[in-house]
Amino acid sequence: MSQYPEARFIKSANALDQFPADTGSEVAVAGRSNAGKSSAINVIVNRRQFARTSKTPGRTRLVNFFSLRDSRRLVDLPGYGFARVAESMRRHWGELLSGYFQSRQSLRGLLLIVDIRRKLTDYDRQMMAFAEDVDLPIHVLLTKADKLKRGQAAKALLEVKKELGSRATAQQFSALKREGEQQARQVLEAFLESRP
Ligand SMILES: Nc1nc2c(ncn2[C@@H]2O[C@H](COP(=O)(O)OP(=O)(O)OP(=O)(O)O)[C@@H](O)[C@H]2O)c(=O)[nH]1
Ligand SMILES: [Mg+2]
Repeated sequence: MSQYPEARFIKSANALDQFPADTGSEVAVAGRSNAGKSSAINVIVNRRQFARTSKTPGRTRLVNFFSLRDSRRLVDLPGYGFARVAESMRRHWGELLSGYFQSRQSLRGLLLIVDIRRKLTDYDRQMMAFAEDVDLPIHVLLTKADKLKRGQAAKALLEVKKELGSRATAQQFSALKREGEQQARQVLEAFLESRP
């Protein structure tokens, strides 16, 4: 059964003035294009095809708001590959995302979705900087762990943890094998119920 029986899509936004009311609390999910954000959200919410998954990299180009329950939200942020898009588009997204982090009073934490085979990229470092600027806690899901052998996955987690230091916590995750689901949900809930 879903832990979030009332979960529903609220809206997609392409500008700050399209965001839903800034009340209650929400957690942002960020990650490079194709990292596995939508798949991770589906597993955490325990609904197939809840946040759309695509095989086309970068299809999610809007800020997508989901309600988990009364005044508790998840926000799927656009995960562009920095190099791929036009400069004007990159600037638009950069301003939208930094504006989101700077202005959003209900934002309580960042779940950063990282492909365990790629480890941290400049996109991830940029997202962490946005979160740190406003003192938000960060948790990294090293996803697609099923793509690596156990030992390689453990090594990748250690390397990432070493780079992160005390800036963020991290865990292995697999949407395919539903690995790390409970831990991810616990962190999400802790963020959602934390005081501003
Ligand atoms: N093997 C494996 N594949 C995964 C996992 N998570 C996601 N994928 C695959 O990776 C691809 C991208 O997944 P999405 O969840 O759409 O990624 P996204 O970050 O939402 O992508 P965009 O919204 O397009 O930026 C899809 O083909 C997924 O099936 C995982 O844990 N294991
Ligand atoms: Mg997506």
